Amino acid sequence: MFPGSARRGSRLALAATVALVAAGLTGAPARADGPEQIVNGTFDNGSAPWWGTGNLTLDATGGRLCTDVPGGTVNPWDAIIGQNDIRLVAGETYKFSFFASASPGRVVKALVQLPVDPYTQYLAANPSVSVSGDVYSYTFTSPVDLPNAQVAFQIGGAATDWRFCLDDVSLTGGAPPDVYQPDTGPRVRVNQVGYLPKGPKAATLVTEATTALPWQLRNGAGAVVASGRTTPRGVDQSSGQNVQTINFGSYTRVGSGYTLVADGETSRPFDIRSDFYESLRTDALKVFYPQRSGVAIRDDLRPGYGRPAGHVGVAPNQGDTDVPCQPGVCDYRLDVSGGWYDAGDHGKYVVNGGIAVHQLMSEYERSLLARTGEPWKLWDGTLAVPESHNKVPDILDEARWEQEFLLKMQVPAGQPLAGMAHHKVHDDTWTGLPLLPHLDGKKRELHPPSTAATLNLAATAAQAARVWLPYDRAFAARNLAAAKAAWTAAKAHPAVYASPADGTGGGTYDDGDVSDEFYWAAAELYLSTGATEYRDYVLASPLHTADIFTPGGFSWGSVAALGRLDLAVLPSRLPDRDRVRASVVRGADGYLATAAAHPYGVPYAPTGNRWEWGSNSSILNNAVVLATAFDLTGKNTYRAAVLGTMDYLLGRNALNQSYITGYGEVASHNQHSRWYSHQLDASLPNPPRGTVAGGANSGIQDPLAQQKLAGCAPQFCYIDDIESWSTNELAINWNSALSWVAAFVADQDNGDAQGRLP
Ligand code: 9MR
Repeated sequence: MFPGSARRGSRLALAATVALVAAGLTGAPARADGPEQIVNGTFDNGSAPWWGTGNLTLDATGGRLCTDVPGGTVNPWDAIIGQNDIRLVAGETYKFSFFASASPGRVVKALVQLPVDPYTQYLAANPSVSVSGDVYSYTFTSPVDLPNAQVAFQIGGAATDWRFCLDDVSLTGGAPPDVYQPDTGPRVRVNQVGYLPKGPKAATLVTEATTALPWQLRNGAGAVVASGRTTPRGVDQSSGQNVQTINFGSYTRVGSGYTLVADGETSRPFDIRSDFYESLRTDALKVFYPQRSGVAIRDDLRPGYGRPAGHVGVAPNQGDTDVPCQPGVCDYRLDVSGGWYDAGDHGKYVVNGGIAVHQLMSEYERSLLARTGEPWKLWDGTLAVPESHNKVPDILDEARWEQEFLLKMQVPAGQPLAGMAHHKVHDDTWTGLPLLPHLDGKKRELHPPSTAATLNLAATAAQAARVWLPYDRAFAARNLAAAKAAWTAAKAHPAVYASPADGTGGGTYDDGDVSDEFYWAAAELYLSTGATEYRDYVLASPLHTADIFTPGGFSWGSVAALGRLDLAVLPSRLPDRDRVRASVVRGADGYLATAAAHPYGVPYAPTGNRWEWGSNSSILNNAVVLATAFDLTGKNTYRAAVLGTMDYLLGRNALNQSYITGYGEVASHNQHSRWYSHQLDASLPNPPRGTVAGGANSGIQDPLAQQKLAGCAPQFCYIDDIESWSTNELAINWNSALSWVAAFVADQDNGDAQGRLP
């Protein structure tokens, strides 16, 4: 160990003792043992929450953070990689260390400093970084108490381009970061909204006890109306809790204010009745209208949610009526106004729009086909949209808003790649929160066409062609023509993939396997046209017979199930239709077994016990398979499992909260959104009733979740905070799954509506 200079420039606030060690040469000092203050210093999980200046692209794919630093800048601070919100405690000694390499070798600045002017430096080091790389280590004593210090690597000022890599960044010492403890309320976990009178009724008790305990059901007046004994279930993998289950399905009397009592705990109150799913059916769909881009949201239709039109080319907006491509991608401009905003951002993505609009159209088609379907509940005038009373079902009016946008994303005839669809349109850099859509002044850009987007267009346009036939023949014909052109273009360009690196200003939605998109598009084209070409493609696809009902379920990037489900339920002359139907029932049997084995009744057991981003939609999509099996067979066990899924979403879970805004005593309401930013600006609303949050996500990719939830068991990887975009966003493809399932459960009346027989 040899001492470094105590002062580095005039802005170093205090005589911090700085020791530089090129570890490996001398061994690193361990003067400041203590808690780790850096989040994701190993870059094993992407680059968040590290940020870079606009001239850097951060690449964490190799398990370290690397970036190409452009030459031609003047000052060290012309290129920076940093992390914010690091807590320093006055008088505490810290050890700051990292691995760095540079090609060619270069001196950089490594700083711990105030994040705003005058950028007071508490540690300033100038390591000479070599091509092979070294570990650099320093200690300093903080002169200040600061909740939001910044670690910054200033790497600007080189004449020519060079490459810089970082790994194992660590700042230890000081006070331990606050440990976040969610308030999970009473240990008896129920569906906080209610249970259907004739439906299953199950609850979960979190307890140390491993033997059966007595339980009581009390009515609104506090009288015991049923009782029994719990079933010990051991330790639940998804939550790490020891749990027992309570089954009170035999009690069927309608009422409100029921509670379950067990192990000295009283559950949150709930009802036994059936009308709440009826309101969820419409609320889940009503969420889409205020997601609309390109039109003012009428406050008379959504009181409290009115706002000016977003992205219609009115300043400060720059689009979306006349949008250029990213540089070098195309030399035309397109009017891609309209559609739904994807989620809490202002991006519009064809692949995610595709599954969302498909699920709305499928919800409509199911209402006509299934024996318990109630199409009049989705009829004209049900959703309070501007098109209500136009003699078209409101659900189709809402879906059309998106489908029209998807059609606009198709590359026009006469252009290279004509017939393909642009993958996405969004801002050229990320915006902050809050930001109402009409106030977004960033440049909008079309991103390159992709085969996946093209096939999403082919599939949804083919479906639209049959769905709109009775209402608007011209629109149906326009969709069919677009679908065929998209199919032909996808066949001609079968491997054009969206780049996983194209994630500045919007999500990537990259997908390196489009065999499932081909299968889905072929299925929809076949179901709408009966044509041999598509039938033969379906029959020849390995996905037609593969076991596609995987534990993790289907999603925007895994869509073979969308084709299989439609081939099972829609009328056609498909030669192996019976086998296809049986395959759906077999898939549902798998989810049934998962739900039965799960002490919270969830039909979701992803590989490696890693819950995915948007797990609530994965769970709902597995419920779609179960519901379809009910529609195909009329067997009550499938319906019961779907209802059990709703119990999980509405409060029977480890966090004892509902994930659907406005439903349940404690419910998600701070979902990540630039315009429902009530948590950040009290004059803005929370998301509307019926908005489902993304849900528990083992990956916890955002800094807030990483700070609060590190080490979480899957069900605990969620926080109802607007900053947690990886666990608590809202998204069109998640609400489309919710609305499909909500319609199914609403159709079940008291839980005993008669299903379709084999
Ligand atoms: O839902 C998407 C999820 O499957 C991906 O893992 C994640 C990271 O790529 O992106 C999610 O989608 C987000 C999109 O990229 C941008 N808009 C918000 C979406 C929901 O969080």
